[in-house]
Amino acid sequence: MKTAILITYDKEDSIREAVALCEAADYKPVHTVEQKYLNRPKFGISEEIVKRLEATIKRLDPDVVVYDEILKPSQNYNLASRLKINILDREALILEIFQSRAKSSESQLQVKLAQLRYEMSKAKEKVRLAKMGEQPGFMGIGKFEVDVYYNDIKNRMYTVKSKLAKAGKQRELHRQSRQRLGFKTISLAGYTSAGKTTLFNNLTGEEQQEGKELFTTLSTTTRKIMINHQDVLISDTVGFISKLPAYMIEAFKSTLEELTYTDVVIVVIDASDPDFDLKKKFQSCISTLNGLGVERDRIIFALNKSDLLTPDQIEQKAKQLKFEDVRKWIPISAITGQNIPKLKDLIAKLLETPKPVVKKKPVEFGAIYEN
Ligand SMILES: Nc1nc2c(ncn2[C@@H]2O[C@H](COP(=O)(O)OP(=O)(O)OP(=O)(O)O)[C@@H](O)[C@H]2O)c(=O)[nH]1
Ligand SMILES: [Mg+2]
Repeated sequence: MKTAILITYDKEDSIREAVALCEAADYKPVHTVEQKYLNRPKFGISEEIVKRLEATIKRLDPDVVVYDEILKPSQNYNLASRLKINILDREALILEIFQSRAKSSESQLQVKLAQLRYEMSKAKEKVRLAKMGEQPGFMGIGKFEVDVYYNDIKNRMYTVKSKLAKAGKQRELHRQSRQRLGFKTISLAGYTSAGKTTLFNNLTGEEQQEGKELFTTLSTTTRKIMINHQDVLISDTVGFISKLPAYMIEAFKSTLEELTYTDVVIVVIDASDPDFDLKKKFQSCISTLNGLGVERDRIIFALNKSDLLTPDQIEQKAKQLKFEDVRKWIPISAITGQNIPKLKDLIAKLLETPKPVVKKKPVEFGAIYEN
């Protein structure tokens, strides 16, 4: 495993998630710097912390510095040239994880597109800085080469996008034929590591890969199951995370769009999370689903991992999320199978209620993950 110095916020939930992200990208944090603010203009952090980091880096000799916020290219440049080490900001880190996990050809294309968008945004900023004379040259090359580089990214993006569009059309055709055949559909959604795949495996008898690490699942798997003597299609999906870069969501749009068209969405929630994380992740899920135009009455909330809680604790979690009687929710355990038959009953009931004909069009992404 490679080593990293981690710079993150001074809140427990942020630290936990940042460490999990590092581990998912195969970096072991050997030192953590906790800060209240990570958005100072020059380095993101203060001059003083940078000075201290210089010494720590000399002592620990890590492979990278992970910066758990989105850095402007100028900040990244300042920090990297001062500390003489590669800086991975939150965006770059998530990109690395996605890149190492993408297996299906569509998810590989999606990651490719996200990478090109990342490069493009950095290139734009670098060109702007070079023009203002803040940074000498652009990667040591002149204006003509910048244009060539720029156009090259654009062209590659165009190719990837048209391949993805083809995959999207294929998806649309599949969707239509499923509809013609009268299949109803269920999708599993939720924050990364909530237990979607474990529940999927429990319901389908499959053995898709589950994992402690974040973002185990990147591509959608669909299987047929029996609900109330009826064949229904169920899909596992990519997990959500807060502060996911906009272009990443854009790249995964076609996969997430499945949620817009599905009959029932089961939102899987890790009920064993501490209250603060629970609420934050829940909020992140809700805003994502709202952005995708998923109507509330098509959602079932599954409080998963309830094997780790007492009934009182479960009640308390449900209260925290203001479930009470307004929302369809059920405590389950994807591992022990607790309440799975009841979950199926809930699904069956929801499938019987007719779906509204008019669908909201998904709103522009990018705005969705702002939290
Ligand atoms: N105790 C307990 N652990 C669970 C339960 N369901 C899932 N887990 C564990 O939670 C971890 C994450 O499970 P996954 O099913 O991979 O989660 P996911 O939502 O598919 O995650 P991503 O694919 O990364 O978005 C694994 O270590 C599972 O063993 C449960 O009901 N109880
Ligand atoms: Mg999964």
